[in-house]
Amino acid sequence: MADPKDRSLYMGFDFSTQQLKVMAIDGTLTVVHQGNVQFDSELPEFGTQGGVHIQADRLTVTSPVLMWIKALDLLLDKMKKAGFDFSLQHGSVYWSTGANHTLKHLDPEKSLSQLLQESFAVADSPVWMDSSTTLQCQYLESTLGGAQTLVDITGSRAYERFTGNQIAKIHQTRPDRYQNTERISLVSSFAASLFLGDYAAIDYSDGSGMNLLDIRTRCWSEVCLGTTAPGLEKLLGAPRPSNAVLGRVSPYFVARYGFPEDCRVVAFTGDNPASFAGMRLQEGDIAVSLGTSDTVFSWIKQPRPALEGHVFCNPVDWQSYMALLCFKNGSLTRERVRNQCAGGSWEGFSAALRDTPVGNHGNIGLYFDVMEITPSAVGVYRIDSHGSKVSGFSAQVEVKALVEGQFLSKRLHAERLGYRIIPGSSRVLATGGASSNKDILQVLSDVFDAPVFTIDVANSACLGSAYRALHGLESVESDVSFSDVVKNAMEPQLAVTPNPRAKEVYNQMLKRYAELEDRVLQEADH
Ligand code: ADP
Ligand code: XUL
Repeated sequence: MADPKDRSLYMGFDFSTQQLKVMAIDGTLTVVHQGNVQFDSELPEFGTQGGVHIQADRLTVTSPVLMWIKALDLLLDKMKKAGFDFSLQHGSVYWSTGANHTLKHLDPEKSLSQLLQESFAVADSPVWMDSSTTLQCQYLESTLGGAQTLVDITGSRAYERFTGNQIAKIHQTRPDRYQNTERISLVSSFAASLFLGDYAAIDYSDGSGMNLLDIRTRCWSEVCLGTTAPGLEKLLGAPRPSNAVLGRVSPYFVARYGFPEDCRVVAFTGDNPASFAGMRLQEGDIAVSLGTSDTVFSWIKQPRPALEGHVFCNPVDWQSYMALLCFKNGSLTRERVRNQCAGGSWEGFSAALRDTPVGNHGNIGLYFDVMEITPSAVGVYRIDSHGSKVSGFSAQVEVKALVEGQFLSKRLHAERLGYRIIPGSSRVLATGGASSNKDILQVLSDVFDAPVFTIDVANSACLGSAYRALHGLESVESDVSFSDVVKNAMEPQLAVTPNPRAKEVYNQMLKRYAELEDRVLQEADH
């Protein structure tokens, strides 16, 4: 552990879609500094809305790379202090020929945005909101012999926002720019490069969001690279572990901002891996965010990548993995059912959950008001205890069927990716608006047969990056685990514990839920 008297600071930078944030902690994990720059309001000259430019086709979504650099200039000017790490997954930056020479010789009298004006072959970087690469996705999956082959290698099927498909599009539509590219970074490794004064490696965890990395060997997949664009291996550089110390900070930051000369840069990563670190997940844990849409993160040991969801290399333990699942029908569907079945009151909704038994008398429902991501289906489906389709439930049963169905689906899909409940040790960490509702959390706890804790995730990506910086530096000297390094951080709050009778009921119900989901998907195919 860090000596608490040690004056070192560990900084996390969060390059999110709309703003750049920074957070610094000391060796005792206390937050000592926070700051931010809003892109739209503080850098109006770039004309972004919500940090991005949406092109006329409504599919292409980019952000000006110089805006990110100017934001960093501003943020550092604002604080003039020490230390680090970054985020926003899938975005790509195209450094032009000669840019590394520029990076290595930065004049501390000038701002980064002045110095790096000519350093990018593509001025507008594609970001995660871009969905214009459907053709490239189809080509990648079909060339590899199907989506499952790509899943087995990279942990995800082809997604429009994933960087490999973005690179393929740049290569096809702007060949001259691609030709003039000396290096391709993710937003994370781009930010690390600025601090390092040299091209920084892509880390395994953010690298998993590209449809290019073999998540088991942690090397670029030759077949994926070859299918995406020529010469990619050299353009990407070798990937490194997420806790790798990449080197000392560039002399530019020492001269201009007074960073200590021995300040080191730990690999940067994406926002989801950084949040995973910030929430301090451990093996067997699952984090469930109950917001507008629902998101599930879990720690997995033996990955089984599937057509739904993503498996990434784990950002805090290189021998493990993290799974990410997104569900579109979250709070808005709960609100719709609340309005129809509980007179618009959460209290009424909660009462229905309390007044119906675990297992809801064998009634099960799937509620996809809008096209769901996990699984890809739309519509509302209900079966009763005999497995017969029914067109409606009583109001109370409907509420319970919705919440049970939502959590059974989360457990089913997490387990399909390799998640395992560890009896007596697994925890569920709940966040988001609906995590304030204890009756909803009780169903969550019962379905996962694990205690539910609530956590404050405001700034979890930023905080996670600062934790990772500390862990990266400590692991140079010893093989210390991430959880050991952060063990003294604030503990999550215990909210509810599982009802011992629930386990058996939900183990059975999970099988019936899976059958119903298969049936719905088959019917949709015909
Ligand atoms: P976002 O994902 O947009 O950040 P939040 O995490 O803030 O959203 O969650 C907002 C949602 O929380 C609202 O849409 C609302 O449905 C839900 N919510 C708020 N209070 C409760 C409650 N007591 N019970 C259930 N859901 C709630
Ligand atoms: C994850 C994803 C988003 C972005 C947001 O796959 O695309 O969560 O990382 O920054």
